Amino acid sequence: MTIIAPLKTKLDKTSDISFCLDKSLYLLTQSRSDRFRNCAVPTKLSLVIDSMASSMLSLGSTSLLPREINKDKLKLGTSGSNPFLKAKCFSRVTMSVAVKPSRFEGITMAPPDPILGVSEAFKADTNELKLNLGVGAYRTEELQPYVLNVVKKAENLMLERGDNKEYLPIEGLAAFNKATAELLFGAGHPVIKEQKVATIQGLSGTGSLRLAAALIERYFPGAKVLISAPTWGNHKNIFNDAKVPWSEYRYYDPKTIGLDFEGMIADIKEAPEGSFILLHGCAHNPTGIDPTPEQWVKIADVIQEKNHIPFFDVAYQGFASGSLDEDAASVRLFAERGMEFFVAQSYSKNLGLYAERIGAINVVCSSADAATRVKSQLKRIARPMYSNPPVHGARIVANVVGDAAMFNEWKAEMEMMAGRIKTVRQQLYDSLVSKDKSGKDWSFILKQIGMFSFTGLNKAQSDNMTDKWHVYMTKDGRISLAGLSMAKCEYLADAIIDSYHNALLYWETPIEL
Ligand code: PLA
Repeated sequence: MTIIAPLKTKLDKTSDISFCLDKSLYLLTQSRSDRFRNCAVPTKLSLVIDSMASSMLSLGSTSLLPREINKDKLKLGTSGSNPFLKAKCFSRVTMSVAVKPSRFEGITMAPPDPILGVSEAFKADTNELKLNLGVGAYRTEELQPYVLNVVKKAENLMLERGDNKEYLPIEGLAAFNKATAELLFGAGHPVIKEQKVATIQGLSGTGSLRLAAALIERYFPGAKVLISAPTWGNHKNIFNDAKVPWSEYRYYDPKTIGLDFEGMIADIKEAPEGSFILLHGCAHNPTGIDPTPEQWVKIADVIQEKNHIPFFDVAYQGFASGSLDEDAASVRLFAERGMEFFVAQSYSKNLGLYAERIGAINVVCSSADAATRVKSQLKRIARPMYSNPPVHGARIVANVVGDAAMFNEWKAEMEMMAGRIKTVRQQLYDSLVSKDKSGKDWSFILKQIGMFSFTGLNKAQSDNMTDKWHVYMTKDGRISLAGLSMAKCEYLADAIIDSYHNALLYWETPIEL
């Protein structure tokens, strides 16, 4: 008789069987926990026993005794012929359990994400001193997530209006696309008036970058993207997945904990003509080091000279300086020069819409006609990927930006958030200076801007921060100051000083994610 049944059913049946065949088959009831630990996921159990056993089974759980079983008659296959067949002999009964191999056998375990995985590890830590400085997400002084008041207002308005849930067009909400381009270039900017910008709503910054990467792969075959060393770790994943080749330009100088401007310029100059140059519009992640306005001019010069195509990632507009306009200065400089370029935008941080996945990709073209064609192709890429974007976050942004009172309220809240980060930055610096008697210069912390501080701690030191002090951070030495409170600055300073001076130094430069 052959019994092939889903695991659960089988186990129910075998409970009876095991009773009547004594301990020998009882094993089956334990199979899930003990005996299949190293097997593929056991979706099915196959128990093969001969006709005699079959008749025994039919007797139910009443009369069968172990001694009545002829073990030679229970032929259950050989483990040699089937790698998934487990055979075991228990005094009187030979039994086998065949586990169907999984089709996913070749799929190995992926490593945790170097940034989002930190939050998972943080959650699992039960120590009450723990501090999550991994992901760049704004927290209040009480270290709680923050929903902006202006967002709540816009949402109430949307509810009152009874906005529907119809599909958006592929390119997203028209009012959002208008608002987002205006926020970036400034309302009334010639590139907008002359309809030279192809804007489509994306799945926040990441999704928008991914759309642009797909466009590059399709229409600029073989073109290389140059990314800063280091950069936000996901940039590499995005271009890898889109099959766009990339290489790095020098950016961070570990000796000065500042910008390697000469190296950056030299590497951009050296790149093959027509390369894409990925630039962080403001608040460079992870270093928190931005070029000065004068340096931006030089960067634009060399990009123009080499006929490269700039590609801005603007994930922190308003979060670096507290001013939306100031943080868009780099992008506007390139627009004023009449260059063609990409800009990916995100509202995760500046409007706190992390989970709404709202952002946009803008392609500035030299003519309205080119912009129309580019937009049509971006839509063509988006349609089979996700069809059309979500509406909720787009409506929030459109409502906030489109209403003067709410817009001002947003700016005030953004200043408050950026201000709080600046205050803890200063407090952390003060605590480090007062506690560390080694004479180390911690002033780089004050020179960095935005949500993050790139501490210069290497992997061993970062591990010490987490293992000993329960401070969760990325292994490249980045800490998110947006997740720090004034009350925790002293504790963090103790952790940094201990890790800096006492953790094993491997003489390694900070690792990249
Ligand atoms: N670009 C940069 C430079 C970023 O730092 C981030 C987010 C994004 C784009 C994308 O964000 P979005 O898709 O939510 O719009 N970086 C975070 C989160 C804040 C993350 O890794 O996803 C970070 O901790 O680095």
